[in-house]
Amino acid sequence: MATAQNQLEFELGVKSDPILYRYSFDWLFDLMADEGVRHLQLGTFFEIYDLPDAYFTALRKVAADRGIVISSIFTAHRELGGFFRDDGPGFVDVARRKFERLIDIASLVGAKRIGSNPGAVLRDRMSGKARGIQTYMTHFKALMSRAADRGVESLTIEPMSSLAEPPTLPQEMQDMMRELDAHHAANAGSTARPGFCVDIAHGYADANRQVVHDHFDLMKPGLPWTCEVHLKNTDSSYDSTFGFAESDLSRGIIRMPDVRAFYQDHASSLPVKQLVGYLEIGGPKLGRDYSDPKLDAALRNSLRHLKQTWLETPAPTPVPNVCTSHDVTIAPSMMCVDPLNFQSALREVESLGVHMLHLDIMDGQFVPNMPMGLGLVQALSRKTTLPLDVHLMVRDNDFFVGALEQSKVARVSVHVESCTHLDRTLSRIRDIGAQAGLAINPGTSLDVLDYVLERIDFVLLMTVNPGFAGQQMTPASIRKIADCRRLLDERGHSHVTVQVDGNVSFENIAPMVAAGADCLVAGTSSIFHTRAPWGQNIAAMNEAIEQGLSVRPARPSQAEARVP
Ligand code: S6P
Ligand code: MG
Repeated sequence: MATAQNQLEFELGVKSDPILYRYSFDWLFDLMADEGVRHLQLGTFFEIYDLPDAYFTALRKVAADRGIVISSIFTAHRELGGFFRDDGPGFVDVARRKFERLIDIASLVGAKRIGSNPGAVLRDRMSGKARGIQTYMTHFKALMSRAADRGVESLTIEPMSSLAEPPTLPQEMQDMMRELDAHHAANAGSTARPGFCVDIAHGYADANRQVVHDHFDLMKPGLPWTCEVHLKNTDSSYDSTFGFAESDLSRGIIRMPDVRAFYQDHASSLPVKQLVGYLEIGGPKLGRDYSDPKLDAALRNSLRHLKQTWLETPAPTPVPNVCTSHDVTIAPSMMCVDPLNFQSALREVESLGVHMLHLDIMDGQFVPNMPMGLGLVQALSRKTTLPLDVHLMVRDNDFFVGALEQSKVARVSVHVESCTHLDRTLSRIRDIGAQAGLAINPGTSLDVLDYVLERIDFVLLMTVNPGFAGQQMTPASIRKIADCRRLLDERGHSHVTVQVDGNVSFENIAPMVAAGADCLVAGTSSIFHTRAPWGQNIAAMNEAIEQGLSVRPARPSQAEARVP
C-alpha cells in the first residue's frame, strides 16, 4: 500500500476474468499471495448465475485463507447487455435476473462493488440507442436499491471504447451519471452509489483508427465517479489490449507512471480515498486459446511492473546487462546473427530483455541481398513471445504484407521508394493487425510523410542505405532524425515513434536518441559487436541511451500537439 501526499491510496488487485476455465482459483490465489497482491475482482463466468450460495461462501473462505479480499465483482461477457436489445422481450428479463443474482453473489463473497459493461446496442440498430439507454437506466435504478439492501456499496459502469457500447464519449458518460446521481441523492440511504469502473486502456478511435479521445480524455470526465479501475495496456488505436510484461511495454501506449500521476493530481475530484486497480488477466474470453502455459509468467511480470508503477514500491536494482529503458526500445536485427546458430542466438537475445526482434526481409530486387525469408518469420512467430518487427525491403510490398498476416507480426514497415499505392499498402498493414511503419531511405526527403501521417504508427529512418549490415552512418542522419521528430510533433502526431536503422553504434546512439530516436535497430555495431559478450554490449547501449535522454528536449503531450 502506498499513500500519496494528497491521501489517495493506491491498491493493486487482479480481475479474475473467467480464469477457472484454465486454472483453479487456488492457483490464482497462490500466485497473488506470492506476489503480495490482495484484492480480487471476481470476473464472471458462464456458470456463475446458477451455482448455489455455498459455492460462493466457500470461495470467499479459500480467498481469505490466503489473505485475499474479494472486493469487487465484474461482468466478463457483457452478459447484462440485454437491456439494450430490442429483438425480443426475453433479453431484458434475463439481464435483470442475472444482475439481481450478481448482487446476491456480491453479498455472499463480501464484495462491496459490482461493475459491469452495460452491453452493446446492435450495430445495425444504432437508432435504438437512446431507448436502450433509458431501459438500462430504469433497471439500473431499481438494482441500486437491491444492492443497498444486500450491503453492496456501489454499482459501477465501465465506459467503453465503442459508440455501440455506451457510455463512450465524455458527454454520454456525464449524462448517464448525472441522472443516476440524482436518483441516488433522492433516495439516499436506500440505494447503492452509482460509479465508474474506468479502464485506463480505453479511448475512442473512429473507423479510420484516428484517435478522437485518448485514454486521458476519457479518464478526466469520469473522475467524479471513478471508484475502481482496470489496469491494462493497449495498442495505439485502442483496438487490442494486453498486459505489462516486458514484451508488451514496447507495443503498448499505456504508461503507468503517467496514469498514477494523473489520479494522484486529481485525487480531490475522486469519490474515493482508496483506488484499487485490477490487472486484467488477458487472453481471449471466449473461444480457443492455448496461451495457458505462458500465463504464470505473464501475470507475474505484469504485476511486478504494476507494483513499481501503480503502487510505486521501490524499483528493484536494474540488472546492468539487460535492457532497462522504456522510453527507448531496442530491436536487435536478426540478420546479423549466425544463421547456422540461429536458435541459440534467439534464446540469448531473448534473455537480454530486448523489446522486439527486427527482421529484415529483402527480395534481391529492391536491394541486392536476401538474408532471410517469410518462412523464418513464420517459424519465429511460433518460437518466441517477443514482438516481431518486420522491415520489408522489397518491390512487391502488398504480396509480402499479405503473406505476413498468418505470422501475427507486431509491426511492419514498408519503403516509400517501392510503394506505388503507399496509402493503401499502409492501411493493409493495420488490417492484418500490425502497427504500420514508413521506411525512408537516407536520400529520400521527409516530404513523403505529408499525406500518410494518419496511416502510420512509426517512421523507420534508414541511417545507412538498405541491404547490408556493417555500413557507416550517412552524414545527414542526425539532422534528419531531429527534423522528423519536429515534423511529427508540429503536425500533431507526437504518438508516432521514430525508429533508426543502420550503424546504430555505441558512438551514434546518444546523438540519435538526443535527436528523437525512440527505437534502435541494433546490429553489428552495437549488440552484436564482437568486442564483448552481447550482455555487456547491451549495458553499453543503455548507458548511451541514458546519455541521449538526458539532453533530449521534452516532447509536447499528445493532447497539446493535437491539431484543433
Ligand atoms: C539493413 C537492415 C538493417 C541492418 C542493421 C545492421 O538494410 O535494414 O536492419 O541489419 O542496420 O546494423 P549495423 O549496426 O550492422 O549497421
Ligand atoms: Mg532493417
